[in-house]
Amino acid sequence: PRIVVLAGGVGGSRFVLGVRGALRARGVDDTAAALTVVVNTGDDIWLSGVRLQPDVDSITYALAGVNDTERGWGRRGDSERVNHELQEWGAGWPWFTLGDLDLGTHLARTGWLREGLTPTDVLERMSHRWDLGARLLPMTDAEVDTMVVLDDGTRLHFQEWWTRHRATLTPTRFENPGIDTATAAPGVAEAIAAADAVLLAPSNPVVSIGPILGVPGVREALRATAAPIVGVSPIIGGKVVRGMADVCLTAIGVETSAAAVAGLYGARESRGLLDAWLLAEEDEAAAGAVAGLGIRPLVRPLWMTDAARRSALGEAALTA
Ligand code: GDP
Ligand code: FO1
Ligand code: CA
Repeated sequence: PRIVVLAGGVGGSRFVLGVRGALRARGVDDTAAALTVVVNTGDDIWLSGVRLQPDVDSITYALAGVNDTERGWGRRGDSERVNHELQEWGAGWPWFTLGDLDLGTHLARTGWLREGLTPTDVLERMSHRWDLGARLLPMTDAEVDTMVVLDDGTRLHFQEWWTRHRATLTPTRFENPGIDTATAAPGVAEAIAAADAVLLAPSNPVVSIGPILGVPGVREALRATAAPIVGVSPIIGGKVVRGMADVCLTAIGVETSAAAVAGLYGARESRGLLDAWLLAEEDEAAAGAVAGLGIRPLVRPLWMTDAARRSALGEAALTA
C-alpha cells in the first residue's frame, strides 16, 4: 500500500508510530516504501545560528525510539550543558531549552543547509541514521514562519507565544508569511497523487495541519487524488489531549469539538477534504453532526497512550 500521512509534532508522531505499527502487523516489511509522512515545518525557527525543525525532529526521534516521551519534544535523557553556556552568554532565548544531543541534530542540519542542501535533502540524509520505517518529507523547502497576531497588533513568533507565554496571550489570528510564494517540497504532490489512502493525523488543525494545507498545491493535490482522505480527531471529549489547539481554534472561530474540526477540514463532497473522520467514543454524540456535514463518522478509541493503542488507531484509519 501507499499511505500518506500529514502530521505535526506530538500528535503526529504518536499517530505515525501507530500507522507504522499497523502496517507491520499487516505483514508489510518495507514500511518505508509504504508510508510517506508530510511534516509541518511552519514552526521551524532560527535560534543561536541553528535551524530548528521541532515537528520534523519530534517525528524522527519518535520513529527512531530516542524521543523524550514525557516532554513530547527533544531527545530522551538529554543534557543541557551547552544550553547553560548559551544562557551565560545571553544568547538565544532564556525560556527555550536546546538540549546537547538535540543541538547535534541542529548543527548537522544547519551545516548541510549552508552547504546548499535543501531541507528535503537534509531530511533524506538524516533518515539514514536510524531505521525509521517511513519516508519523511517537509511540507515545503521554503522558510515559512508561523506568527501569532494579538488583538493589540503585536506579532510574535509561534515558538515565543507558546514556549514563553504558554499560549496565555489571546491571539486574533495566525499568519504564515511567505507561504503564498512557497511550493510543496519535491515528492509531496506526487505522493498524494499516487496514494492509496491519505490520513490527517490528530495534529493541531491550525498550526500543524493548517500550514501544510496552506502550501500552494497541497490542497489541490488532496482534492484531486483518487485516494480516500481519512482524518483523526485531535479533540477527545471536547478537549485537547495536550498543547494549545483549543486556543488556536478559538482564535479562528472554531469550537473545540470533534465535529467542529471535521467541519473546518470540510467534506470532500462539498469542496472540503474529508471522506471519513475518526472521532472518540467520548464524542459519539457528535457522529450525527459529522454525518450531516457529508463526512462518514467512525467512532473509535482515539487515545494513543501506548504502542498497542497507537497501532489499533493506525489500523482503524487504514481500514477506514
Ligand atoms: P505539536 O506539533 O507538538 O503541537 O503536535 P501536533 O500538532 O502533531 O499534535 C498536537 C495535538 O495532538 C493536540 O491537539 C492533541 O490534542 C493531539 N493529541 C495528542 N495525543 C493524542 C492522543 O493520544 N489522541 C488524539 N486523538 N490526539 C492526541
Ligand atoms: N517546547 C517548550 O515548551 N519549551 C522548550 O524549551 C522547547 C525547546 C525545544 C527545542 C527543540 C525543539 O525541536 C522543540 C522544542 N520545544 C520546546 C517544543 C516546541 O516548541 C513545540 O512544542 C512545538 O513546536 C509545538 O508544535
Ligand atoms: Ca508543531
